[in-house]
Amino acid sequence: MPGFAYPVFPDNYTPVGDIATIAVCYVVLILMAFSYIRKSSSYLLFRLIVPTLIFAAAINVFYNVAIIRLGYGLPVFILHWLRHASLLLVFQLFVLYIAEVSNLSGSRKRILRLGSAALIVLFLAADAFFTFFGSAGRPGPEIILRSNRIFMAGYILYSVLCVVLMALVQKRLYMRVMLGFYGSVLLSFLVMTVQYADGQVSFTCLTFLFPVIAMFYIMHANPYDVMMGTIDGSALGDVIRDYYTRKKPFVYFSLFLPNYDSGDSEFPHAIRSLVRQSSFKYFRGSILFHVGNGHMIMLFPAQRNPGYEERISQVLSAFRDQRRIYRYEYKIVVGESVDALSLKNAYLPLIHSIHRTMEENTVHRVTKADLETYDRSSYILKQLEDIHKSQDLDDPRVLVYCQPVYNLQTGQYDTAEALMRLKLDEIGLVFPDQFIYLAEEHGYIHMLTKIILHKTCKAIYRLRLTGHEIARISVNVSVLELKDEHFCEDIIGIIARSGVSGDKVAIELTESQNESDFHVMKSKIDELKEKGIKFYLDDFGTGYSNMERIMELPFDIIKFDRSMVLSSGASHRSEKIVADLASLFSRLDYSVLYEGVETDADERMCRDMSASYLQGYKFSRPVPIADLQDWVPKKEKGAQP
Ligand code: G
Ligand code: G
Ligand code: MN
Repeated sequence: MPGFAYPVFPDNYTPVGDIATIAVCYVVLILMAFSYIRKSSSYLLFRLIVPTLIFAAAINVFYNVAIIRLGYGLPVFILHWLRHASLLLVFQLFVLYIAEVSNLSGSRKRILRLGSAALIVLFLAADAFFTFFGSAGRPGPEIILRSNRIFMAGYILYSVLCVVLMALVQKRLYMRVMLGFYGSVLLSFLVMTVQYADGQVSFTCLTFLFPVIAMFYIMHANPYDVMMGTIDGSALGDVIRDYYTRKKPFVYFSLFLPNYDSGDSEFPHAIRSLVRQSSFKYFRGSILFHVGNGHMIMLFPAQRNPGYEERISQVLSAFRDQRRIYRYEYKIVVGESVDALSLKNAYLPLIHSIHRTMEENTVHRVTKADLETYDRSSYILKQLEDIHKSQDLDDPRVLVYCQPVYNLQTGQYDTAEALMRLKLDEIGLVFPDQFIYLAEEHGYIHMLTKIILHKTCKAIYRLRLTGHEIARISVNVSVLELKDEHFCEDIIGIIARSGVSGDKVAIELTESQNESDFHVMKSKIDELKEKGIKFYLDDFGTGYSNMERIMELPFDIIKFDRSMVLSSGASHRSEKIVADLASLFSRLDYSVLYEGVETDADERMCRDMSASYLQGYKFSRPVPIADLQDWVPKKEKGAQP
């Protein structure tokens, strides 16, 4: 090289390896800074590894420059020692990292930490001893050679430690991830061997880079869950599209653990290892997706897995064995790909709709009927969306039915409950159990309530015009709606525009266990009560009733659910409980309404249990609201003002 009078580096060294190492580490640092990465404890370790490796590579460059410039003096030996120290530190971090990602127990982690730290101290002490003292103050190249041998021994020992450790924890991690790491380690050995065969010392730092890149990509840049081998649910659509365009039929296997559905609680350990092992072992080309809390889906190509039915049975029986020990609840859904679903990427919503109706701890194989049910509910959902968007309070698709309620005090049907039905072109009349949950899940429920309230108010207005004495009609409102900041405004507006007074309307609410719901509920009820609107507590006795909560909310009427009527008919003890509850409520100035009164016996019993109102098939089924006039008492002609 012209311009340099003497060689810059020793013969067996070129800075290319170290510079490349620093450059790549730098790129990794940039990627770390600019991508979203979950700050797991393993990631925090990884964040230490990269700068340490940069430091080691830089020291290595300085050291090699120093040999030529300064000769074998103290500064060179310090650099030489630092180089070994930083590389061994990287090794130490590797060991800690493996312990961390494989979730080793605390005590094992501690043993590893102490053991490997002792190893480092031992090697560095030996290194320092031989370099500084062993040379008797007159160091020379042979000392470097000796120190290098010590370092090589450390390198080999640590490599072996890492590989053994990986082999030990392999069963705890997803196999495909492990293969990635083994591959990167193999590369490192290869480079190290070639370098030594060539009498080179330039690429030692570079050999650390392969595992580092593998760690970054597999563990941190990729949404892999290494304990399960699942990848993020967002990739599911891509894979399905890929299968579909390549006309590859596939099988999907969905595992849902309802108890792990809330918060970010993770799958139990036993399930993780079972899923990880069985997917890799039993199904060729299988891919796992983590699609939600406590929910994973496995896909595998059908053609590459002839006889998969039998394997599925094996997996299921293994699963049942595990369950006997760990007792978690589950729902398993298995099905084969169908073009119509692949095209719409609708497997997840299909599975959700099946979950709704299937029992816990069962396995459900998807049938044609399921697909039809799903088609039906997606049609309903589309209609709901359209109703929501149209914002038409007179939307003809939303019908109001009414169930007359018998008032024991007046002996007349002067109140009623409004109940929603949908009338849709393709499928006719639809009942609430088929659409309320959809409307709630997708945020369309409030529009439906507004339509029902509007139509109910109009009917009340007409009834009064024709001289019918309707005391009030109650409308069901979903607790979710109360969170809408315009809720009260909407309700008050609709009532006011209809020309009926607020006390002709009541709102039925069910209990909620949610603390924040409670406070929202209370403030909204208070606001609407000022307008004269009455409040009913619906379905009392079906949830986990919290009496303290109920008493804090200013309800007017408590609706005892049909299940309470049934149970008081079934046992004397239950009857006493229900009767006492009802009497407690009525002494506290609530009115008690019994729902689901079907027989004379039901009626007699309810009358004896502090009833103010009775509702049920005994009196009338829900009827179209236009027919309510047949039930509601009419004023005497002469008495009219
Ligand atoms: O009669 P029926 O099958 O309609 O009622 C079934 C359930 O659907 C009842 O629990 C009732 O509370 C609910 N429901 C009926 N109509 C409405 C409505 O307009 N809004 C809401 N949120 N729920 C309703
Ligand atoms: O909103 P709520 O959960 O109260 O809705 C009342 C539900 O109970 C409606 O689905 C209505 O059709 C139903 N229902 C009304 N009367 C009876 C009855 O006497 N027996 C039974 N089993 N159900 C009834
Ligand atoms: Mn109701």
